[in-house]
Amino acid sequence: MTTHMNPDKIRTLFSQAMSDMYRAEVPQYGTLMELVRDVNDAALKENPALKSRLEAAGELDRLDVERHGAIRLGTAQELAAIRRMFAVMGMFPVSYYDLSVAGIPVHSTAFRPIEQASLQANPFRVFTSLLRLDLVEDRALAEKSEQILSKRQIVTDGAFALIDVAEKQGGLTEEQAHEFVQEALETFRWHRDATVDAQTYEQLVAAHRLIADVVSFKGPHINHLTPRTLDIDAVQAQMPSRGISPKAVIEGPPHRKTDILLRQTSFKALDEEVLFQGVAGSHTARFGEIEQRGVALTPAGREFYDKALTQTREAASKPGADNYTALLEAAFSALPDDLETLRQERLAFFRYRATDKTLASKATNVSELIASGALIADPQIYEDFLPVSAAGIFQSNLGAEDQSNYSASANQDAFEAALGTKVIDEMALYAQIEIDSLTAALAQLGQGHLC
Ligand code: OOG
Ligand code: NI
Repeated sequence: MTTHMNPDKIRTLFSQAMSDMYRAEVPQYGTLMELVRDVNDAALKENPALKSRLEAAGELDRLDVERHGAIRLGTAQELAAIRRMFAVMGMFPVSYYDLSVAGIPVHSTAFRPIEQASLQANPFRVFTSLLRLDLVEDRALAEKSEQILSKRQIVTDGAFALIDVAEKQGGLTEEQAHEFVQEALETFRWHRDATVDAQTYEQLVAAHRLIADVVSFKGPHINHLTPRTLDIDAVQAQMPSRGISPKAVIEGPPHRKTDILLRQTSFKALDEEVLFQGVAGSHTARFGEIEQRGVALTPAGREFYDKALTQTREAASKPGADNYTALLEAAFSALPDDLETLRQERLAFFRYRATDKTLASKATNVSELIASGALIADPQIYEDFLPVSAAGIFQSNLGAEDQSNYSASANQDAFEAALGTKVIDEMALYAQIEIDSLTAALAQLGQGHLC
């Protein structure tokens, strides 16, 4: 019998290889990693309670390896191939994101691990967008783009061969896994040689900078790799002192005592030298980003978030409006800012674990078990993305002049047809982890009847 390498391990090898490659390609990424490490060290030192909570919940180890990346694909065939590649590493498509509402001609999913143990081992995720040429008004240009894209192969023959092996055998041996990671890496490499001439590139840029980024190159270069910080406000404030200038506002929820969902900031894309059929030019594609992750919200909590964000954005767009941060904080002031209230009001998702059975004897419900110390509710970290934030990140790096208005809207069916499967519902994943952990913990405490 052959032993297969655990997909979690393959994902770790791959995310490490991607990080090394990106650091070599984009030196500012190394600087950012150092800054984030310094800020995280300081945050853990200043807040021992946070440190022990992360440690006890098994969250501390993943902090160092935690990152997400993003790619932009050109065709349905490419999306299907990438799905098969990520499956070998235990990453599956979760959620559908429609970016057309924000004037960006793509729709997206996030490939990520879905089981609790895999998330804890390494939560590496890739935000993956598919270009929507159906939204491009200039049909001749859309057809030309399609033709250019039809000529490229973004997954190497070697990677395809190993994907076939993994699908047939149900996994890869250690040797095959190492070879697979090297082959997979090729897909995400930066290529200085564009596949189009300078004139075609300019035409594509005129339609949308994003179209030029997808169509003009040999493959879907990784466009950022994002470390997770425990204090995004500190990273944002300290970036200029390390020679990095961040975008003006942090996307997502405001600064709070209890972190919810996802806060993100980024710095501008680099201007990189490109050869258009031998003619020197430049292109901006790759940028830096940092994220801070908090507790995942239930559908009720998420509804609060979406409304509060919409309210803030409307208020901020009025003439003479207050500053954005103040408006954001005001809009969120009604949301409870401690974990236990968020739990009791079913606004956030938790993961339960049992401690000492003898503490449980007098409790008659879950809240009392928690109060007694017999049961602990750890917040489930939000593992996904936020469409409005993603749009803000796209826009700040594509340049504000690229705000097109697309009349069409979401097309999840077309996306799933291209993907070759349905996307997984993120809420269902969090709910399952919650109920499974609660059932197991109550059984351990001999309180199964409370479930
Ligand atoms: C993806 C932008 C979205 C995020 O973290 O929300 C994103 C892209 O620019 O391709 O990375
Ligand atoms: Ni990102």
